[in-house]
Amino acid sequence: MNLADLNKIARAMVAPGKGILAADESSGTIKKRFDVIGVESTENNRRDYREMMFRSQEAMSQYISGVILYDETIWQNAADGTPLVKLIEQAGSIPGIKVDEGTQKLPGCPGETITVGLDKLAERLDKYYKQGARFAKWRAVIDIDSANGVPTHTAIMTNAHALARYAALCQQAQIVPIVEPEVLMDGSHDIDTCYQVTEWVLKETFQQLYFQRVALEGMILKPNMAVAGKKSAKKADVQEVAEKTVKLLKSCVPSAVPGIAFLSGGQSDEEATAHLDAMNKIGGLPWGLTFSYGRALQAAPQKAWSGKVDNVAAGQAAFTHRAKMNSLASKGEWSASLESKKAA
Ligand code: 5MM
Repeated sequence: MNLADLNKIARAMVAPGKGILAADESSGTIKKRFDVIGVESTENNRRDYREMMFRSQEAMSQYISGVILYDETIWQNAADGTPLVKLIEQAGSIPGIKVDEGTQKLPGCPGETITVGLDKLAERLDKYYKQGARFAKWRAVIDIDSANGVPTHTAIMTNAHALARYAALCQQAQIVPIVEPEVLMDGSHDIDTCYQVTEWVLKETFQQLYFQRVALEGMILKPNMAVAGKKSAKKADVQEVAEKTVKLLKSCVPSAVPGIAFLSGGQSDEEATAHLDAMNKIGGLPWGLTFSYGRALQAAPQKAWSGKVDNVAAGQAAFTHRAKMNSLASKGEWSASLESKKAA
């Protein structure tokens, strides 16, 4: 492992004003997204959609440091035969790859899951590296259902263990691991419950990363923010989310970690941007704090594109606008008034 090179990539992933595009929807997830816009989820449509984003020159060269790809995408060529990985590289962005293989039921823990994909991961990482991937992602999913004793320590501990195993294998393959322990915002819990569960998850994750000898300088953390559940009667405002999330991360994430890139988790586009901006306005943070959004970057371009060739320019404008708003938020320079000034 060359830690200096891993650290260089990790820092580039959270370079000032830049963040990550999570375009690693598995086949099932992208089908759900395409269903919303009435587009059939064929291999060519998935390629055309992603090619549209990767050819958004302003967004990819100025605001998007890296793209998380799904296995199908990393091997695909654009319509003109150029490998999609090359399009990303030509724009000055870094290709990455989702390497987890989804979740399975966790035995003995009703309603909870364990993320799988460690078997043969070392071999897969070597192939992805040769194909151009310089970072990877693994997502653990932790639900909150306090009435039913969820999450359990079993789910948190086994998922943290798997995250650390994955991260160690990535570093051995000279690939920067994005460590993503996602505490879902699906429940009716309040922000303080989310805070406590996320704190538990992060403490356990960093303990496992230490036990498994992962070099913190060569990784990126992709956490959820501290937010109230979607069904909570008690919403938290932007400032409360920002202050509690910053406090939470400062107490759990060592300063050796180069950067933290949030998932959006079902927040609206503008909420995800406003929260990131408010945190960066607080300032004085020991790590880069940016975005690694899936839905909050792609909902608008998906709608604008809607599977039509004639809409490619509109889709790219919508993608560029969201990428720019989040770029500004990653520097604490966003304001709601900028939302109306759409990219040309
Ligand atoms: C883009 O979606 C990613 C893949 O999800 P599936 O494996 O379920 O298809 C997902 O891991 C994503 O990278 C993160 O959840 C962040 O995306 P959001 O939409 O939460 O910002």
